[in-house]
Amino acid sequence: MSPTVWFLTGNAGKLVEATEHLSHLGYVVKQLVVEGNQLYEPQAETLEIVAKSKISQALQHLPDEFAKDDMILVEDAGLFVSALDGFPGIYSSYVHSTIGNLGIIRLLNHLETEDTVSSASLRAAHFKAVAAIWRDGEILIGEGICPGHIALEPMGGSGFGFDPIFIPYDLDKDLQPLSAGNYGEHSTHGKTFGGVDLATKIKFSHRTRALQNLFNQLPSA
Ligand code: ITT
Repeated sequence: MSPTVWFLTGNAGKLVEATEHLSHLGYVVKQLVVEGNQLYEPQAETLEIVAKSKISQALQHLPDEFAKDDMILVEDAGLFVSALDGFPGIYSSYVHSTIGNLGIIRLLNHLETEDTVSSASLRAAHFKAVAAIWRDGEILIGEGICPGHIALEPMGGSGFGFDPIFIPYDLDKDLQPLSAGNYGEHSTHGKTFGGVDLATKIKFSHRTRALQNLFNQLPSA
């Protein structure tokens, strides 16, 4: 029987995406719920530190059904806007729940009137995800990046978080991201992550890349 991957997350969107990806690799994914929602997310300098802190907390809240070969998965992600020196980055959760998608767009529109840089480079951004698994006392880390740019206005009602304002760059035939302005075999045709279906987002996403990077380090299930 395949080991269960217990994903410690309170974010339903992240759970759906990870489940979709890992079920194709033969894993069963279950949400690891911390009772009373007492999960503490440190305001650390890197996503790696946050991910490791989540693993230590998960170890204190293992469910009774946790079997010897099971794994704990945590993942921390953020949106990094180049013209804002990587903001909101590690503050993504807080920024999304305060100024939201429109706040990011307003910040960029404000810069645009003051700056001479072209609009396309001004709006460059990337998502980064760091995923970590704990298995039998060992921690492995995987990282994934999805480059793209911020839309002029929110578009599309799918996904979660910053999905409605993020347009990924096209991918080549090997699913590798191209740089700004290059057309590739895989494209959202200017649609944001909020305007495409789950299968399409997964093809481009930082989360998929982090999970691929991580699970490539393990023998297959
Ligand atoms: P956890 O319980 O797993 O910590 P979270 O919602 O706090 O879930 P993260 O810290 O990983 O998630 O991500 C911070 C924020 O970044 C998140 O709340 C979203 O607003 C945004 N975000 C992360 N991944 C995203 C994605 O794939 N698409 C859109 N927004 C994303």
